[in-house]
Amino acid sequence: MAKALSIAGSDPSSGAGIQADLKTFSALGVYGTSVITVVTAQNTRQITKVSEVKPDIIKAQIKAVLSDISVDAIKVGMVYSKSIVACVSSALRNVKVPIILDPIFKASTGAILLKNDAFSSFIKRLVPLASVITPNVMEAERLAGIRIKSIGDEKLAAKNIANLGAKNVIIKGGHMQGRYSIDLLHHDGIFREFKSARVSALDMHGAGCTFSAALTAEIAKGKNVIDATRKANEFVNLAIKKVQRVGKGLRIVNPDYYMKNSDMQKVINAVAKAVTKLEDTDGLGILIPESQSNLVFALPGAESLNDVAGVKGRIVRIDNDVKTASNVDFGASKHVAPAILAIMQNDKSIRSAMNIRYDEKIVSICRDLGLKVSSYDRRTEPQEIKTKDGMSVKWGIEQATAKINAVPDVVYHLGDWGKEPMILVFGKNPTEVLKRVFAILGKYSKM
Ligand code: PXL
Repeated sequence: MAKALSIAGSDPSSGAGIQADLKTFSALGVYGTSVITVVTAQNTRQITKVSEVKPDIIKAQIKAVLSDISVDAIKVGMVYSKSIVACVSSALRNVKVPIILDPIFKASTGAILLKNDAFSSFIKRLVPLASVITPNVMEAERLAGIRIKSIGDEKLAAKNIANLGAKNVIIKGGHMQGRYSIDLLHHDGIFREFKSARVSALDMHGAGCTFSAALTAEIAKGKNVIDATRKANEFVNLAIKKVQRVGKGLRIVNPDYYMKNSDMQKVINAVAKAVTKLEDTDGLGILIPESQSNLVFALPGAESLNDVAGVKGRIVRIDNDVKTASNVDFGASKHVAPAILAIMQNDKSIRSAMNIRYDEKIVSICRDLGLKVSSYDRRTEPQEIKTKDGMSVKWGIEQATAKINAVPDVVYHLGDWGKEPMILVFGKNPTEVLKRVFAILGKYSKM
């Protein structure tokens, strides 16, 4: 699991700050750690007090996390004072992990969140450490020292901010006018715009923190800054649309909504449900090969093994039944996942697969059931493919598809030295794959 650290202030109403960051990390499937820099007393109406955590305690918190947990990305939020800026900067100076810096100067309610006398050290000591800095328009104006009225001004401001030493700059468009909200990314001297229909977020709290936390989560997972920005933009839009009223003041953006409704969660749930059904099926053990089974389901448009969910530790035969050794996760299958990715190159709607034991009787059952069956011969596999990890299955599926000039429902191979023969059953989703597997089991168990 990817891991991230947020170094930020506490908001007891959980709209912004550390609390928003942790909710967002969690909604995106990233393990979140947190270091508190300031404790604010606030609710959805106002901030009443701010108390700084002592620098040596901030330093000790950062050390405690980083000396034990290898985080994949770090977000820095509210830093408030000169001494906190200095302490966070010196703690992160030699850390080789992408740092996402969210400049936080003023609350929507007007309260000061970075003291005026801390501004120049913020620029000198924190901005140069940033892989990405994520100002809104007002923050960008202050950092760049210019007024922003147009996208042209934004581009100039982004360049100015890049000149302060931040590698990538994202100016968030939420506070501009117009039908679309445009997040502007300045990356390697090139601009990219991420457009979304404008939704008024004026009476909301937490959108900024949620955006930079989502960006941090996606970078922690290994996405590049362009893909991570796209995802963070999409994530915060949904969190804004699902805004909730929890108090009497500003409404709170809702990152929790995302996980329940995201494609990722739907895919995980579908595999988990199917696996429970497999475990509940008496006699399924006779379909499980020596090297065990897996059931996978790919995200729409999946491109890599990390976009395919499967069972960690596989589906294991125990006597005549099956058990799963561990839970469902993305990237958990190394053998069945490449097969579904290969099938998806020809038909994006076929996203699920399960491998079962080879028996020529099972192949005839598949044909009797009216399934499109094809095969490939591992013994004819070119040497350069054999030696490349994960390429064999892809090659095999391509062979099997070409052989019948159609996308197959079932593909088998007879094995090779040290390779067990195998049957793969495909379908649009785990429900369809299970329907096929159960139909096979029904006939095979009577033989
Ligand atoms: O939304 C900016 C922000 C960040 N962090 C903390 C905050 C606020 C705004 O109120 O209180 C702790």
